[in-house]
Amino acid sequence: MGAYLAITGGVGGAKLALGLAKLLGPEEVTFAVNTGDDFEHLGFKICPDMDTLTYTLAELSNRELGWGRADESWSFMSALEALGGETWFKLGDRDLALHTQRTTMLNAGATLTEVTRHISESLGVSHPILPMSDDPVHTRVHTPQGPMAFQHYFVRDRCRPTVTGFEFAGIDNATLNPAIVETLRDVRGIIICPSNPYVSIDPLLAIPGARQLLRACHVPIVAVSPIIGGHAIKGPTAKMMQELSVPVTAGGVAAHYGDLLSGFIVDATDADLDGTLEVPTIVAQSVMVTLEDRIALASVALEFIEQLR
Ligand code: FO1
Repeated sequence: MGAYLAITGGVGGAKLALGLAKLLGPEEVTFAVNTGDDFEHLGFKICPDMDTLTYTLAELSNRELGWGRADESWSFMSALEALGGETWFKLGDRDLALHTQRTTMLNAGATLTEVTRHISESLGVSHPILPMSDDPVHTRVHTPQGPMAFQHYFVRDRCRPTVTGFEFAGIDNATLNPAIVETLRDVRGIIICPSNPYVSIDPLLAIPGARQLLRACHVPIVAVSPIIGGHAIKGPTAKMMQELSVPVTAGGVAAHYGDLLSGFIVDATDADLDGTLEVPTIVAQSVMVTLEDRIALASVALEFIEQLR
């Protein structure tokens, strides 16, 4: 029996990923992660979405912040501030160790996939975490003031600029991670986690040939809506949809993924959408507060895939 592939980005995606990892063994689910948010900062290579997933699966994530590592201290940041350094992007002392190790290994010639495996295994994570590509891809957010690097938009400017579109610089020369291609050879089903469709999931789908390859697997592709009752639990998804003049509804998300989907999961709040969308839809409790919520939603997604097979 093949493994499931879960495509994920930031915090919302990682919550469902943890539920999946609790239900399935390392040979039964593989995580394909957005790297469009990655950037070089203070000489370090930072991979926020992979870090969020790694810390989440290692049960080391910082619950208060929603990013970074638990039990964090900030001596480096304070010392940097005193020296007049750039402090808009916060790197905790423990987190810094991860970025240092990743950057050192990359500079020594390792691929991002190899580095990620080393880091995740060192932190006790046995499920495969795969960057969507080993090639650099940089998400840029288009605004009326011009294109912005993703982390400038997201963290420095707190998603305030109006979004007019997106660009994934480097995508034309990027190839889908060969380890993801290998997983797809014998995949049982594909789960699109409730991450931001535009900036967390689209970068992977935009890799040349990726969307076609997913469809060519002829297995169910099920997405969980990150929009619940017209709002995103966290992050700028709803604001982006509004600025792009897309209906801020779960239906707007389903329409965005279009014919890629075989199934769609909406929250109980959006139960009225059931039967109104072109794609087979089921209703579930998709607000994930507790670990039990994460496991329950993961279980619903897996059962839905089995039904659709
Ligand atoms: N997000 C913030 O809102 N502020 C930060 O200072 C910040 C630092 C940071 C450091 C390492 C890391 O792996 C992630 C970090 N994030 C921070 C989160 C991250 O930039 C975003 O949540 C994602 O890019 C969106 O998925």
